[in-house]
Amino acid sequence: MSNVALGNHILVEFMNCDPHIMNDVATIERDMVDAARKAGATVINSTFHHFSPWGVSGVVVIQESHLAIHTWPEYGYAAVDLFTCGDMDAWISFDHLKECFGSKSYSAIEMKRGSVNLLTRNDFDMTTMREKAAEWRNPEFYTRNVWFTDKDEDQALSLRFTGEVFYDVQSPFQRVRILESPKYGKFLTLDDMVMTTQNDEFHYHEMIAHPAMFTHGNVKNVLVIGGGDGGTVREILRHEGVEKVTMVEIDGEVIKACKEFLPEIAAAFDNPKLELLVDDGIAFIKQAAPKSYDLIIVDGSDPVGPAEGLFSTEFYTNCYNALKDGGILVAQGESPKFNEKAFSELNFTLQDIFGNDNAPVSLFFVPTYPTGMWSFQYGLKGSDAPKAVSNDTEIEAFVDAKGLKYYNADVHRGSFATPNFVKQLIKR
Ligand code: SPD
Repeated sequence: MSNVALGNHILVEFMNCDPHIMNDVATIERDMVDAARKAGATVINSTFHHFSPWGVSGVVVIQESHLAIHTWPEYGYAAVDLFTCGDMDAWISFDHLKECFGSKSYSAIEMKRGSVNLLTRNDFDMTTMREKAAEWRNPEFYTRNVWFTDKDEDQALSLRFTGEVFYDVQSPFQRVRILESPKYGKFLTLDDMVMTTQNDEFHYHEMIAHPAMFTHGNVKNVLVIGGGDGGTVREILRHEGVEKVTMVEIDGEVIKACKEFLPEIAAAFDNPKLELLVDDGIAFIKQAAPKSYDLIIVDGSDPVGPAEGLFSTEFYTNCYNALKDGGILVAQGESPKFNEKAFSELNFTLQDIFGNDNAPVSLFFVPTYPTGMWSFQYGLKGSDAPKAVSNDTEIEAFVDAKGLKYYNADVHRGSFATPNFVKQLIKR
């Protein structure tokens, strides 16, 4: 009896894998597609899904059949099926995935599928088959279901993304990616956090810049620490009275990625009033001349990785010293519903340095950050309270002239209103 079979099936257990990779839908999709190609397969399509909060499922359809996976990141485990027909050597795919997933123990069973001795061959009506296939190829049957998730252990914000990866570079500081969402357009992520998206960036960038600008009223010299996507300096430079902006961003990869793929955000990098330094903002502020800036903006990411030092007492004391009297500090202040601890601690630090009544919080809404509720936190070096702003006519003229989409005089005052639970978080 011959042992000829239609297919070859390798069922794989990858154990003790890197749990972060096991939860990274884009990396797994890339590795599975590469595994297929490396073994000589012709890739037809792939679809991958991230489950919230953990786990990835996906399949790579190849001319020679398919490669499928389901992962359990919490166990560092992946169940993988390599199903192939013809001469393809699926063990090459196995070796590739073992390396990519960092699997420290693994096992596999190889099975022949579809023994021809047990099957009877049919003859098809090819015309009917072709007509049916054309119906099924209708584009409305195809939807991608790949999700990018920004999360902690308890909460998450997921954006469906198209699967397009425009930029993916591991810099010395962080993983810098530009992905694409059907709803929010292209978006920048640092490590696994959403930083900014084409379609809602104006919420963040208008609110980091204009309340402070109109509260101060006469800003000439500005320092921006972080803000590598360029949105913050773009908004600051809308104010004609500004004479100089110094921006210090630690990661040149962020600037490069945004210049190429988010040019409407990175729109002001060529402005002659801007001095752009790719350098460490923490070291920069340490040696800054005392009383030199009207406004310092800290547009950092969350307090992990390179932004951790942007939440320290030493850093904000140096900012205080570098501000002129009457100057204002604005810092990315985290969320009072997502990073409560970082939110409170930052406010206490600012209260300690600037004074208890000189550390107000501005709340605003960002649909693509976890919980949607986000903050900027202020340090006022003798300046007026920002909620007391009364130059509405001037503000509204600016809003109209610049075509702003979020900020206006009412939003300005309203954003400094603190809900009671927020008052509690920052109460001494
Ligand atoms: N979790 C997101 C924190 C926001 C950090 N800054 C975003 C950069 C936009 N210029």
